[in-house]
Amino acid sequence: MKIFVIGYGQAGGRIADVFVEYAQKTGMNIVVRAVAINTAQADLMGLKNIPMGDRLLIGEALTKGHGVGKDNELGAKVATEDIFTIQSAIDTRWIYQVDAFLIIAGLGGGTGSGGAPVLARRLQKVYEEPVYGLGILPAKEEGSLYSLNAARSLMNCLNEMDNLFLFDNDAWKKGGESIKEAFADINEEIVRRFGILFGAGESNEVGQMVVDAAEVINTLKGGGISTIGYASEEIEREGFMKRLFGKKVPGEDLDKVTRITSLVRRAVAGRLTLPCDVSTAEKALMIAAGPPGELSRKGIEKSKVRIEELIRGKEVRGGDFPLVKGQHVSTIVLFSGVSDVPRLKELQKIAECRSSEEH
Ligand SMILES: Nc1nc2c(ncn2[C@@H]2O[C@H](COP(=O)(O)OP(=O)(O)OP(=O)(O)O)[C@@H](O)[C@H]2O)c(=O)[nH]1
Ligand SMILES: [Mg+2]
Repeated sequence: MKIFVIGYGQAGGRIADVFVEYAQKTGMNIVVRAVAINTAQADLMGLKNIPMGDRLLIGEALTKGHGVGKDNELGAKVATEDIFTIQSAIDTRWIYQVDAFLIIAGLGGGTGSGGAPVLARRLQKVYEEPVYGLGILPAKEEGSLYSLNAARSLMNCLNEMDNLFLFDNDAWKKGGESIKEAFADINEEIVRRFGILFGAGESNEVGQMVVDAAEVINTLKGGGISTIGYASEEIEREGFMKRLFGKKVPGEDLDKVTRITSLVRRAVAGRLTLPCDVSTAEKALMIAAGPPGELSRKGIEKSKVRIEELIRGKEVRGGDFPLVKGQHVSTIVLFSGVSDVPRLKELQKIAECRSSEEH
């Protein structure tokens, strides 16, 4: 699936930058275009992989290139005032292969948090392609202003976007580490998951039941909030040699089935991008990625049935993503339209308290 990535604000720009790096490193043709938008000149300069010409400074009249200082209403105002500049930057870079837009933003800040929904609304008016969001939720230690911004932005994003993926920084920072120190690792974790999700339809190799862009789009149709689980395992050297010399050992096929089913189980039960009760999901999509010989069809079918039993909705899709050179078998499970999310209730509460204090 070919994505037009828009990194909005500091978090958005950094994650978009890692996306571009990932696409270059893996040779996957998933990021057809990437732009970074910010009100802070210094943050734009700090990016490494998005070409200089694709970094757009907005709101200079209001912010003088210094950011909006976590004022998410000002972030929205800047976006509204400069919307034609932003739109034309996207128009001139648009190519017909694009399957969807992905707007990435830290919802706890100002520029991306306020601007992302404004941009989404505009893109929905101008383009036929779906507009997805990837929203980063703040860590608790960042304080109540961030929570308030996130709660506000979240409602607006849900109204304007075709689907909103969420990633919770709070669930992902490691003990003893400040959230800032954790960013580099966290951003890699994020992009790894989306690389499989969007990369699936772009493989040039033959698989048994390859997932294509339409399946991703259909899973996301209907909107709401999405979360992604992931698990990965290195293929044993020994097994690798056996495969190389084409020797078949008894029990090998069974092992491959079990590997897929247990990886999917781990992906579902492990840490999600947004921890929540996945049984509330409306739809799900599972993808197994790795060398074609390792992707057991039976394992995938079995896992699909298990997810069907698990979620409230009835639509479960699944398939493989053949990667000949891979040394790992990895699985992701996308849950779309989840509704029981403790973290969102918590953010809502903080936002309500704070706005009642203000009045
Ligand atoms: N995962 C992740 N989160 C980040 C990163 N950078 C910032 N954040 C989070 O994003 C939120 C702050 O949003 P920013 O993107 O810095 O804000 P901004 O859009 O640049 O807006 P202003 O700085 O207010 O103009 C905080 O909750 C941070 O924890 C990053 O590289 N990765
Ligand atoms: Mg900033």
